[in-house]
Amino acid sequence: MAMKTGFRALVLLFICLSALPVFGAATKFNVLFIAVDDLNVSLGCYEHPLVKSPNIDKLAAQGVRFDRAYCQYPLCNPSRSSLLSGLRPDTSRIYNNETAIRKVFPEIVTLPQLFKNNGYFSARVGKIYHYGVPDQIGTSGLDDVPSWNVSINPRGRDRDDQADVINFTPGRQLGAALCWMEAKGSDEEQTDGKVAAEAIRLLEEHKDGPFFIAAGFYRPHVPDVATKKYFELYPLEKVLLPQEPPDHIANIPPIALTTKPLNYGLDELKLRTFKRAYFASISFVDAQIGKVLDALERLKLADNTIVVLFGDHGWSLGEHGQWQKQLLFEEVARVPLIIALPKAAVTGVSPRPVELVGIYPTLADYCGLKPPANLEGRSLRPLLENPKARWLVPAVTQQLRTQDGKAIMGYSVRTEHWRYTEWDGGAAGSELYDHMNDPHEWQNLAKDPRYTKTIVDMKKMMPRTKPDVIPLPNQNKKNEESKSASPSKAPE
Ligand SMILES: [Ca+2]
Repeated sequence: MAMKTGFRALVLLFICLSALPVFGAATKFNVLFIAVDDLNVSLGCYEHPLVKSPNIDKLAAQGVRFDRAYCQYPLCNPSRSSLLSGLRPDTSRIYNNETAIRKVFPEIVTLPQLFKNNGYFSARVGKIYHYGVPDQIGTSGLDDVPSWNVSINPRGRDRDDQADVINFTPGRQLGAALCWMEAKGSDEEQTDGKVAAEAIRLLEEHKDGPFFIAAGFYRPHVPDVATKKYFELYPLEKVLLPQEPPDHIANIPPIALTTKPLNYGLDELKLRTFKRAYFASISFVDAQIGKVLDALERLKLADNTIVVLFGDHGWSLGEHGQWQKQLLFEEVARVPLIIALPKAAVTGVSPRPVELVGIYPTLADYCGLKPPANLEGRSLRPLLENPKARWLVPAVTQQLRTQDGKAIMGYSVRTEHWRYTEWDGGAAGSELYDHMNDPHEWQNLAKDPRYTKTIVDMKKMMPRTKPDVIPLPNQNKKNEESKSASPSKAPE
């Protein structure tokens, strides 16, 4: 009898074991990973009063929208290298657009590679790792080959018609200029139209999964390009510049600012015309993203696919007279981040400060994959289950500057209430902003004795381990800068 029971148990065990991979495969979530280059929170779902982004808004309603999400470094390659490796910029020491993460860590297992190593079909369309935009559109850029089974580099008409781009800052190269173009041809002919089409084709081909399909959209990175109908959404008279107290800039440490002279010295009409193009470009990319999200539903994949959408860093549109990125103000450190779980039981808005470096552990967690032990971000799972769950960790963003030939790092710590920024440990300046009372960061309270205790508390949240030696920007960048006509040229 005992032997019979033992045999039955063995058979049962065998059945269970043989069923496991099938069961496992059937319940593996797919991932649709949507990166949008240089997208700040000028979106309907982030309560922007003007910008039309119905498709991203719809996704936000289906998942959790992180209202206080921050990049780790407000520049393409450092930000993307961080979130795709799960490591902070100070660990990889990637602070520029020239160094590939695998050059620093040859044995690294990146986020898409983890999926690939676990039997997923892993594919990239467009800009996921760094690409120089617009010149490297259509190339592999700074891609990481081991991350993917398939990589696709669309090139659209916007790239071919580049000579028609209007540059309001002619001393600056197109990737770092206030420049724009009303595109000729259809949406489908533009690079992002092709990104959408290729992503949809991959979804159709691999709908049986499991897949990790990454769609990297190029807009609203400059040049801001969109077809006519998206410009028509924004009558110029409605696109205004920030109305700020005139003297507030005097209280900002000069090292915090990069746009010099303020607003590049451009007249208001040009600035508003450019800003309109940035908005048009957002609505254009939103429409392309919508096609991919519609395909996900049409192919009945929405019920077993996690959708992540993020901007790699924010973008300043005239706040403090500043434009572009590489700044530690709220508009640039803050990014849109939406995660929609399949059949999400919980939807809503999370007010907690979170970091893009948390995407890697979150996706590994939900897909049951064991990530490398050294990931530095925190899984967002508690907030996807309860967007208002207790969450005491702040978000940290950093930015390297050079001043008088010396490398200076700025670190900015964001809690729900405060932003505290130190340049060179405070020696080159510090900033404290009270976001409950000053959401535009107009009053730097760092020197106000009433906030001494707040600063002591914020200092405790600064990164504990920092590199002993911070490298100066590398030789490549120096060479590029020496070619530039503008002393204030920033890398794209
Ligand atoms: Ca970017």
